[in-house]
Amino acid sequence: MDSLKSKFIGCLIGSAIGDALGRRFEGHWLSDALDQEFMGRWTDDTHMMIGVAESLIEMKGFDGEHMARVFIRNYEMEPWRGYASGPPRVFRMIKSGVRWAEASKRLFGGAGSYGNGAAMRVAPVGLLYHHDIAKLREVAEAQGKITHAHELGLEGAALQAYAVALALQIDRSFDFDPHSFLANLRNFVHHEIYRFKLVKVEELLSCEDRKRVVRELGHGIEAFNSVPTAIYSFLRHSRSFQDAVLYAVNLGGDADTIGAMTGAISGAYHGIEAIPERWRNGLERKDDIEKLAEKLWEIAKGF
Ligand code: R7I
Ligand code: MG
Ligand code: MG
Repeated sequence: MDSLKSKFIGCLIGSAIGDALGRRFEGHWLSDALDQEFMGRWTDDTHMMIGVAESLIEMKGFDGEHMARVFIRNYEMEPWRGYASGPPRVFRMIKSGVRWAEASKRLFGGAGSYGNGAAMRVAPVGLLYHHDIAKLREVAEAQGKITHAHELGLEGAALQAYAVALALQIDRSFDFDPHSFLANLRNFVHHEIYRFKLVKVEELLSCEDRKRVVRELGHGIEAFNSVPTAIYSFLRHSRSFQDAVLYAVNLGGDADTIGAMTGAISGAYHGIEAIPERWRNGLERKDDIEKLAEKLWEIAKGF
């Protein structure tokens, strides 16, 4: 298979697998569970990632009104996927007539959400705009604004999208350099908290103490306490998709989401062939997710 196509598919399938694996560890502290009982059911993270991909494909790019409608349609079909409180509130506001870019500004006392919901679903943006950083940031933040108005929620989404794009573009036949990967990310971010966390990521690269990793990077539902942790999990185990994703979900906390984001980056780096078959075969709606990745690849080729 074409290597870029394999990486597109690896990214979206990898994200869904990370979500499905992490679902069972959500809210745990550190664990050591293995993957024997892989049950391929995923949560809101993948459900919304599918929505992002569906809308980008149908509109051949970003359309906020359309994407908001796709999110609402998907949510109403399967509201039991484990959505947090913010997105459903936004969906109700939009349905009652509030404009798609306005509703999210009303959450959390008018500050908007800094939850990781805008970042957990952003992988398709990283794929589609991997060749154009300015456009990648613009669309990563624009899709985030549907539900997340807080600038830290939006920067988390942009950072995750850029990590996917970088991983996608690395040629695996050369030695991988985590330091230059991190230097790119540090130059990309605007907010001090992300810059600080990315410095920590580098310091912790050879750290064996998972408690310290959780203490310093976080494993929470806030974007700044989970996106850097996912980047770290990928870098810590950059040679193996399986090791990276298992490491991520075993950190506990917001494990489905950190698993999903790690899986997206690692899958974009390694490609679909590197993802264990027993995980791929057990994944809910695997064929649909693969088709979305293929369509994104077709569109990206034409840009
Ligand atoms: O960000 P969001 O979609 O949640 C994603 C998470 C992932 O773990 C999924 O797997 C799923 O379980 O949910 O949803 P939001 O409701 O926007 O944000 C999530 C949570 O972050 C909120 O419920 C708050 O606890 C917290 N949060 C805030 N708390 C205080 N002040 C987000 N923004 C704020 C804030 O401004
Ligand atoms: Mg979830
Ligand atoms: Mg989660």
